[in-house]
Amino acid sequence: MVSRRKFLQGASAVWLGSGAVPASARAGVPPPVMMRSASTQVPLKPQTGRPFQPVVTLNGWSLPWTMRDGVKEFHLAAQPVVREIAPGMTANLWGYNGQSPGPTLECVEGERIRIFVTNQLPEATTIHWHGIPVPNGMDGVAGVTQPPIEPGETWQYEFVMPRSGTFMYHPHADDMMQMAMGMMGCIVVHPREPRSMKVDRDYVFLINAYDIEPGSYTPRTNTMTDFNIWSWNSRVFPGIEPLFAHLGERVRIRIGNLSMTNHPIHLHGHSFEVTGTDGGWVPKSARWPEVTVDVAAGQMRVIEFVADAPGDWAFHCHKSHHTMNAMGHQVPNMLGVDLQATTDKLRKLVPDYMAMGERGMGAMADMGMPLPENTLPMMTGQGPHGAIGMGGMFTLLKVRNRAASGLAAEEWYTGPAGERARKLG
Ligand SMILES: [Cu+2]
Repeated sequence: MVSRRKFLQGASAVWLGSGAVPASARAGVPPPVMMRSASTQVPLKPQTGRPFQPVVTLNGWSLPWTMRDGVKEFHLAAQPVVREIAPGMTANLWGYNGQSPGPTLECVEGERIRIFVTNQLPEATTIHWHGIPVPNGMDGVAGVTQPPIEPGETWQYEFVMPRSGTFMYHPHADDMMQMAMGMMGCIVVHPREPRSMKVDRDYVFLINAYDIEPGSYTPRTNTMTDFNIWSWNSRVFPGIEPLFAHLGERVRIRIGNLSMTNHPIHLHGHSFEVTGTDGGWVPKSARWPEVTVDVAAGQMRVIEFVADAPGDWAFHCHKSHHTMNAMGHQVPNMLGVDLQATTDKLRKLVPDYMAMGERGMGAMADMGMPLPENTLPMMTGQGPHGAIGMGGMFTLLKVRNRAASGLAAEEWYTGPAGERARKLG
């Protein structure tokens, strides 16, 4: 559930690895703000800098800044983190400021920003500002535009945000390893005029994926396609929080993909338009209605719609393997195979052996099978009508009449009796 921000600020901001005051602190660099919680944080209204309507980062947060001489200063600390993937599973990842993905950076078109990057990792890194037209020397590509940021070093990037939009940041040093470990975050540049392109709800998240063997904690970073944790902001269902809207509100969802494959993201009950990419805003005359948007690797897609139908609407990747948690992929199809004789024999050796799949896999959602340490059921979650049987890249858009209801994750929608599927026999 949405909770108050739990920052470790000021005196309690932790410098890892050393009791000494780092050189960057002596140089007047503000300490990095840390986040311990993996839940969606209430966005903070900007107190300094140009005004904007803040975004809500799904299971994430936006980084506070300090203003110095009209420049907005952020401090990112690249570091090992422990991220809760969903209740019951944590992962040893690399990220920024206590979490993976790192915090969302929010600023306004035309603002000058200065980003300090401290490397608390055991190897060199950089940060590339994906999609932002920065001066070449600020582009963060190790070996091309700068030497790598060595462990223990703090570097400074500084540029003016030339246009509004939604962007990403990630390393461009040991790219495969560092992104497979979770190093990434979002950048939202708001329009100079805060009332232009205004929406009532504004969400942002990144699509990512990990290969974490059940019973272990650290991703296998050489995996190319066969991932088993398909996540949004390094969270999987039922750990991904719902999105909320009151009936009639205009909703924007900004979806970036830093995984190794494309993801067709599908919303039930509504149609939407793609209103922006990391290349810019789509002119109104060039938009068309959709219910699924394919987000390729390295792309950002911004969708907008009016929440005009009350209900609990599924919102998920349409690759059905991506709405599952960890599972074996080498399992033969047992549909129609009589497994009784085999089960009888195996139970003499393994008393609680269960045969699976002769009538489909749906029963797995209800089974509550014993699991190894630190993993999640393949299909899970309970709704008002029983097992949901999902995992991975799945959550709900909860649309409610403002007068009838507050917005709470645990509150399920009940529509009129005449509008529900019913059993005939
Ligand atoms: Cu997918």
